[in-house]
This record gives sequence, structure tokens and C-alpha cells, in this order.
Amino acid sequence: MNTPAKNTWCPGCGNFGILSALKGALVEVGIEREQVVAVSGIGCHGKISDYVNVNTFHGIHGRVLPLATGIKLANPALAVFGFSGDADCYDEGWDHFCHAVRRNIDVTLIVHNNMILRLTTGQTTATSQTGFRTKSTPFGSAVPPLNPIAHALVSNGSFVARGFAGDPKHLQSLIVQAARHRGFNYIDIFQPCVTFNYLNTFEWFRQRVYKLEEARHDVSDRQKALEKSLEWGDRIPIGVFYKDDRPTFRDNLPQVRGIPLTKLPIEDVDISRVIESMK
Ligand SMILES: Cc1ncc(C[n+]2csc(CCOP(=O)(O)OP(=O)(O)O)c2C)c(N)n1
Ligand code: SF4
Repeated sequence: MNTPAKNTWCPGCGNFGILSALKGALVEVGIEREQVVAVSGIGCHGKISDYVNVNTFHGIHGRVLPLATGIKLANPALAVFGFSGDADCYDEGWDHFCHAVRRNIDVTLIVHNNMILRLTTGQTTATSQTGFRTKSTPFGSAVPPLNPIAHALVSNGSFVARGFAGDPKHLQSLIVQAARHRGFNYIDIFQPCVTFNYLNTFEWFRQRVYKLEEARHDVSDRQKALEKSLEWGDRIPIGVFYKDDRPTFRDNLPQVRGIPLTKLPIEDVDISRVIESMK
């Protein structure tokens, strides 16, 4: 699963927990590496596509989901994983996220949520805590953070989960469940940035997180999941909030439901009439 690339993440970064959980999950699920595509965005998180030995596409900022969607629609045999940051997904890529959830695109999206724009050396993102002082908010962030889990739930998300990079074994089990589920498999991960986020540290999360499965949460109850998604403070839930089976985007698209685009013969295609019609 390793690549020859030199890992340049800071020692102790939460991204290591995600990388280790991902590798463990791919081995546990037993998908051949040729069948896996990892698409990543721009940021520290985006480097993950250099460190795992599968097919990879390091895209542009905020565009993980359009790329992942295209790959999956063209070749549904592939297991497509998207890796995004909180700014990459919840700021620059927010519109793509909203629509991927309701369309139920059959990909797994992993968001490395460190609650800060790291690669640009520390500004607030949509998930930064109110009052958080950064380069862009010297007097503290003035607005409440966005709640992406609640948003995914109210938009009919079919697999909605949250993990913690400080508990890679639990995170691995979430990625395994996501990889085995058909639909938009969304996992937000608390990923402490040990260099720039002095507030949301490993210790901060360790003191607060608890596992939904240990609290006997019913993953088929969207209403209860929504209640859980609003919990924030001394106790913060991680685990699967909600899961169901509903048709994916591809199932509802007659034009791509048949033979995959990558298998269609292209030798005899005549596009001259289309070109003519556009003149
Ligand atoms: C279109 C575009 N806009 C802005 C940037 C500048 N930029 C680079 S990384 C980044 C955000 C990084 O934050 P996040 O997605 O949270 O990832 P992290 O570095 O924290 O993993 C931004 C805004 C860019 N590269 N491209
Ligand atoms: S700056 Fe933060 S997110 Fe980036 S590698 Fe270092 S610890 Fe990780």
C-alpha cells in the first residue's frame, strides 16, 4: 500500500491516523488496488494521494466531488474515494457537497476536518469555532461554524458518519462500512492540525468524543440522527449517524445505466452531425 513518496506531513499530524485507517480498511475490504481510485483536493490532506499505492488524481481546490462523480459514472466498476479538507469541501467545494449528498453519488467522501485553512498558513474555515483567533480573524471568528453532518442528514444523505483521527481502529471500521455501502458514503473526520490549530487538539477531542454504537444509537432513525448531530460541547458523538439504501445517481440516469461509458466502442462514432449543429 506504500509509495516511494517522502511524507512531508508534520510529525504528530492527524492525517497519519487517517492514512493508516485507510490502508487498513482497503486491506480488510479486500479491494484490488487497480480497482481503487483516490481523488484528493488542495491542502495538506491532498497529499494523501501521494502516499497510498492506488490509482490517484490530485485535483484542484474544491473539486474533489466533480472529479469523483465523473470517474464513477464513466466506470462504475471502480471503488472511488474522495479526500477533501474542511476548506476544500465546506468552503470552496460546498455547492458540490450539497448536490452530491442529495444525488446519492456512489462514492466515499472522507473530509479531513482540522477546522483551519492549513496550506495557506492558518485562516478560518466554515467549521472553525466561534471566537477562534487566526490570521484572518485576529479578534476571533465572529460566526458560528457550519454543521455539515446535520446538513447531510437533512439533505437525505444515505451514509453519514464522523470519525476521529486519534482513534484509527474505530476510523478503519467506519471506512470499511462506507466501502461496503452503495451510495454517497460521507465521513467527516476530526483531524487535529498540531502545528496551526492550538484549540482543537487531540486532547480536546479525546476529552469529548464518545461512540454512537456504544450509546446504542439506531442508525436507521434519521430524526434521532439529527438530534445527535446537534450535540456539541462536553460530549461530541462519533460513529455512524445514519445509513439507508436508496437508488444511486447512476440508477436514476437511463443514459448511463447500461454499458459503462468506458466500455462503449468509439471507433464508429460519427460526431460530424453534432459539430455541424453547433455551427
Ligand atoms: C481555486 C483555488 N483557490 C484557493 C487556493 C489556495 N488554497 C490552497 S490550499 C487552500 C485551503 C486548504 O485548506 P483545507 O482544504 O482545509 O486543507 P488543509 O490544508 O487544512 O488540509 C487554499 C484556499 C487554491 N489553491 N486554489
Ligand atoms: S500543518 Fe497541520 S495539517 Fe498540515 S501536515 Fe502539519 S499538522 Fe498536518
